[in-house]
Amino acid sequence: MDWNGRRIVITGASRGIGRSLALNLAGRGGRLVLAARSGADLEAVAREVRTRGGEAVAVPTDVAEEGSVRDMVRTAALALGGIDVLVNNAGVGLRAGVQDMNPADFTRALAVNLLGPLHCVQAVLPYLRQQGGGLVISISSLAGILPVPFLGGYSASKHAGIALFRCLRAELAGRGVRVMLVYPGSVDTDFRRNALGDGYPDRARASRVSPEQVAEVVARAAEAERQDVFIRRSDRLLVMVARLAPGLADRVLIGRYGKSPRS
Ligand code: NJP
Repeated sequence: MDWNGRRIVITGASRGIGRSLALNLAGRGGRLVLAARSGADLEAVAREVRTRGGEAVAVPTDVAEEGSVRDMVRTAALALGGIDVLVNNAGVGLRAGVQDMNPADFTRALAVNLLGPLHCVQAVLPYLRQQGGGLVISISSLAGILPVPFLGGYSASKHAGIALFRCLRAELAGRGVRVMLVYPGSVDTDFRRNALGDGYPDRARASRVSPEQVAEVVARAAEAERQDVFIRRSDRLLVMVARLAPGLADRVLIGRYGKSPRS
């Protein structure tokens, strides 16, 4: 797939991975509509894209609200003259033990991480199908595949999203609309600071990948028409180990993340 001239909607584009995707895909000739709640931050990213010679329109949106998403998608289709690609990237973290998790936090994580992408894809699919094809990218998480201690609520929201988008991929097989799932590990963004629940410990950042790296891997993977995308080889390896020797992978994850946020 060639990005040049593609009409792209990116959610969660006001910072982090979404911002990096916006700059990367605009640099490849993509024409963008950017969505997130904070209008000023979103407009700043759109300006950055335009300053570099790209095209971007900011549309403040809460993906947890179906009406807000429908309005955004209608505006996007009008502004761009159609939609070719949806990047479901908006998301929120939740760090808490399953026993102590606040149900309201879990409800919010499900609203943003599971229902948000569903609202977006349901609103965008008619445009993709009408023109006979397109691409849906879902920025999921390694935590959607692996059991990471004290991320149960977040992990559940991402597990459910993976199930939803894999089923959608199967339903759309042979109809021209591709579904690509991306499974990042730790990325150096404000994600942890913005997370619901008990908060993340202040860890060294050395082992994290940058949002720019994630954007580059995603852009190239879409060009190569890949379906399931890991950012690092070690991420893919960990998932393989988890399938072949789940006990061993559990021990690695408990060793790395098993300390209670409340201890
Ligand atoms: O996070 P952050 P990332 N409606 O907090 C937006 C996944 N991931 O870039 O609404 C609309 O810097 C928010 O904008 P605003 C993660 O699950 C990450 O790292 O203005 N937009 C902002 O633009 C997520 O799916 C890591 O506050 C909403 C963006 O979402 C994706 O990567 C690891 C919204 C969040 O930016 C991007 O996360 C991993 C709403 N209701 C998966 N709520 C990681 N960073 O380590 C939030 O495995 N946003």
